[in-house]
Amino acid sequence: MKIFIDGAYYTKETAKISVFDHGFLYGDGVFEGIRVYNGKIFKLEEHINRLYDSAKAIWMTIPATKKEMMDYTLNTCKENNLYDNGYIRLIVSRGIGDLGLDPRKCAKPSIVIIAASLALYPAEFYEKGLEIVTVPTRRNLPEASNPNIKSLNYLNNILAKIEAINAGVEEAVMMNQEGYISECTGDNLFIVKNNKLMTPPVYMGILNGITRNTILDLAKQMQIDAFEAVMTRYDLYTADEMFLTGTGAELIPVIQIDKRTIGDGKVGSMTQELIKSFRNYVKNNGAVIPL
Ligand code: PXG
Repeated sequence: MKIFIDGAYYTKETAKISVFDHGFLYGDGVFEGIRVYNGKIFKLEEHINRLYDSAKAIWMTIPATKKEMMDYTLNTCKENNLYDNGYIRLIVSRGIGDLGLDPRKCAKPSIVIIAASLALYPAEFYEKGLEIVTVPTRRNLPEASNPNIKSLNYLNNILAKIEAINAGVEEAVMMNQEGYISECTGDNLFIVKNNKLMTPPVYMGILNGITRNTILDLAKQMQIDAFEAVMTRYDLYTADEMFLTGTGAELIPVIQIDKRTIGDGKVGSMTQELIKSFRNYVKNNGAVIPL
């Protein structure tokens, strides 16, 4: 495995970051998770744009142009001979500073790119669907560390994930401060009710998910009535279908939430159709990795 750090490649054993890096000391930095399918990087430009927006929001200048960052990412795949079923982790940390918070003391942000073959979620998740729960931990306040910033500080989401694990399930739905549905710890959420496809609006305090937006686009092409909607737990409990979207998860059906069975407890028909068209779409779209 060849890991890119600031312009050079290292092995898994030698790829190291300083203990004085503020990414380590404070979670001060940003990241992206990106997929590789069929010789292409999926939605590379969208991920790079979101990375630069995250960096801008935390007052950090990435020491590379977007074009350079895309080339680094494509070349890291090439160096690793990664052309299918890949997962890329792109990280930009604040860099090496002193023990105080002041980001001005950090010399220069570090760019790390890890390109690995993916350990997919078990196939049964997709066939049978997940059981999930809602949890007490609220999604980050948009007025504090805004959920649109894909920052290295995921502790709030990890607290929610721990609540899910302790409830015996794999994923948690978080509410925002007002009690409206936001999203899961690493995935966005969709429901189907009366043949309408709905997902919470970005202003409910969620990450503007790239998989989420792909599904909204595909739904339009498939002439599905799809829109953003403010939801409460009632809407989840009474949904006909439910699924989660994310770079790692792709589309995962949900068949039970807080012990309420969704629909008839089987993966719904609209969910199945969307999974099919998503899998077809990812094979045929993306930035081509050089041979
Ligand atoms: N919400 C949150 C909070 C996320 O972290 C998504 C939604 C989905 O967004 P995209 O753009 O990927 O469709 C994410 C991103 C993991 C893992 O290991 C998942 C994410 C990030 C880091 C790790 O499952 N998901």
